[in-house]
Amino acid sequence: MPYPSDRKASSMHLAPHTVEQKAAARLRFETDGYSPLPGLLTPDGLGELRAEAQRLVDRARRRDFTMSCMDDSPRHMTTLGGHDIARDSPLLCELYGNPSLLGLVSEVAGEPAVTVPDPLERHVLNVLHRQGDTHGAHTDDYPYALVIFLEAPQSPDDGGLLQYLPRAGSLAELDTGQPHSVHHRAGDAYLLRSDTTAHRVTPLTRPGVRRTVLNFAYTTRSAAPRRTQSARELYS
Ligand SMILES: O=C(O)CCC(=O)C(=O)O
Ligand SMILES: [Fe+2]
Repeated sequence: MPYPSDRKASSMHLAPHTVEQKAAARLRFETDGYSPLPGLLTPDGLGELRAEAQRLVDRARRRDFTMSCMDDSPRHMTTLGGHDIARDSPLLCELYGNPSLLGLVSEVAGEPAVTVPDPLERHVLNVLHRQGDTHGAHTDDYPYALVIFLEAPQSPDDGGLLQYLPRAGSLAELDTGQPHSVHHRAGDAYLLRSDTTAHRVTPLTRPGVRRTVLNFAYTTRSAAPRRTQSARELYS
C-alpha cells in the first residue's frame, strides 16, 4: 500500500521510554557499546513500517560477495541504499530525522547525535531472506547505528543473531574472542557504537526465515569522518 507523499512518521510509531529505561540503556551502552531498545516501535508503527518495507523491497538489490576492505567477510543479503529510500519513502526519511528518535539516540549515546549527510549510508534497508544469508564482520563508518527490526527470526536457533565485540582491535577477534550474541524480535531496536565495535549477523539456518532491518546511521558534530568503500559496495 503506497503512502501519500505527505505521510509523516510521528510519535505514533515510537513507544515512549521512561527515565529509568533510558538511564539503564545509557549505562549498558557505556559498558558494552550496545544497548537493546526492546519494543521501540508501537504495534501500529511496526505494521506501517513493515508495509513500507514490503512496498520498497522490489527496488532492493541482491548482493552476494566478500568485502575486501572488511577482511573478505561475506555478504549474502538484499539491500536498499539511502539514496533510493530518499527518493521513494518520505515516511522513512522523516522517521530518520524524527526529533524524538534523535533525542533517544542522544540520551543513550551520552552526547548529541546528529544525522549523517551521506545520502547513500544515512538510512538503509537490509534483508536476510534465504538460508545461509548473512551480513559478515565489519565496523561502520559512523559512530552510531540504530538498527530497527521489522521482521526477525522467531527463535535464536534460526540464526540472524547480532554478534558484537566492543573496542575490538580487529575483526578477527569476533572469531578468536568471546563476542556477545543477541536475538531480537520484530519491533525491537538496538543502538550500537558501530565504528569501534566489531559486529556481524550470523547466517539464517533454515529456509522461510526472514530478517528485515532498518539501519539509521548517526554521528556527532565533532566526529572525524572515516570513509571506507563498504557502503558503496553494499548499497550503490
Ligand atoms: O542487521 C544488523 O543487526 C546489523 C546491521 C549492520 O551492521 C549494518 O547495516 O551496518
Ligand atoms: Fe554495521
